[in-house]
Amino acid sequence: MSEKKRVLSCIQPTGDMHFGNYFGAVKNWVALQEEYTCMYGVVDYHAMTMPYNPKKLRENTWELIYNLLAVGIKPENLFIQSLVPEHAELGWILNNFAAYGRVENMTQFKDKSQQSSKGKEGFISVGLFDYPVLQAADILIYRADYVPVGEDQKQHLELTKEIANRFNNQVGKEYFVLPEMLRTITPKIMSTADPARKMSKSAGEKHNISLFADESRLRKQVGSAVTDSGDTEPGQMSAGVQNLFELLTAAENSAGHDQLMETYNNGTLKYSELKQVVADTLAALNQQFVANKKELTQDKKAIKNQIKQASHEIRKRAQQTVKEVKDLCGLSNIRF
Ligand code: AQP
Repeated sequence: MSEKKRVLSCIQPTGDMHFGNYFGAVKNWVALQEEYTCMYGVVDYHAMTMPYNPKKLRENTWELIYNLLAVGIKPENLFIQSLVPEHAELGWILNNFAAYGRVENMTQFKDKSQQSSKGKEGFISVGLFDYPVLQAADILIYRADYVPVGEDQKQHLELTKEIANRFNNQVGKEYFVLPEMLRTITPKIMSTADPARKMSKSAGEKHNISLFADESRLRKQVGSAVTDSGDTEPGQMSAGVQNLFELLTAAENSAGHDQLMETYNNGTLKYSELKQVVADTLAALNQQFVANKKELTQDKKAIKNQIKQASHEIRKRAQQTVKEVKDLCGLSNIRF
């Protein structure tokens, strides 16, 4: 019997998981578990690349684990990145196969370094710059065939392939698998407060709608979604309205979507009605996830043990890769 293909994807514990994370990536993660060997990482090393609070980081890590379990990720597929320190070791090795000019041009680095430089200390870390190389290590360490991520990660995945290629060429062997991106039907969800920027955990509360938010807050956020930013050509749908329709498609409310689109096309759409349907649709998901989370977090100790065990099992694959990589690239191969 042929081995199942491997899927790897990760999420940062930088705040509340939002509908952008869910529709852009995590919803797909749940579905892929049936067909593939899946490994999903809560990447706490990555969460250190922007200014952060150590106590909050650990809290966020576990909160994100509970959230992922509540939406349907199986505990045996979930690991915490810092429990698999080989990610950092491979990241260092791969730094030597990553072209400086390419890393420097990553859009996410440009966006986040701007965000960081506006902070209290105006501090931009080398970790933030090097983030995409660590991400390449996250993927390559498991020899992943597929990486289900949102559109915002496309550039990083291309860099991962370049790094893998350069490594393979240098060691004279097709060692690393070149991973393929798996897109969802929802490439990018935008902030409802500012439809020109993507919904994001770290951009501030108003720029993300948490999957586990208090329902009244969720309804308030959808109710105040920007629908007309004033820069739309006559007859063209504004980015804010497009985003609200996108949310309906992502949530598979095609009946609601089609009916409202018809009224949009004949010029009778009331934005308040569109917002009401979007709020009801998201609230239905929110209620279900909140209830799941409430039930499963009755026994947090059991969850911690499951994740510890899963991280330990997943680490064995990472250790094997790092051992082989060290052999291939001429590092000391003495075994203690
Ligand atoms: N707005 C989005 N639309 C679609 N997909 C999205 N993703 C994130 N935002 C959107 C996808 O979610 C997965 C996990 O993302 P991440 O936590 O690793 O980092 P990110 O892409 O930087 O997400 P955030 O929420 O914006 O976090 P912060 O603010 O901390 O940077 C990825 O697959 C991503 O594509």
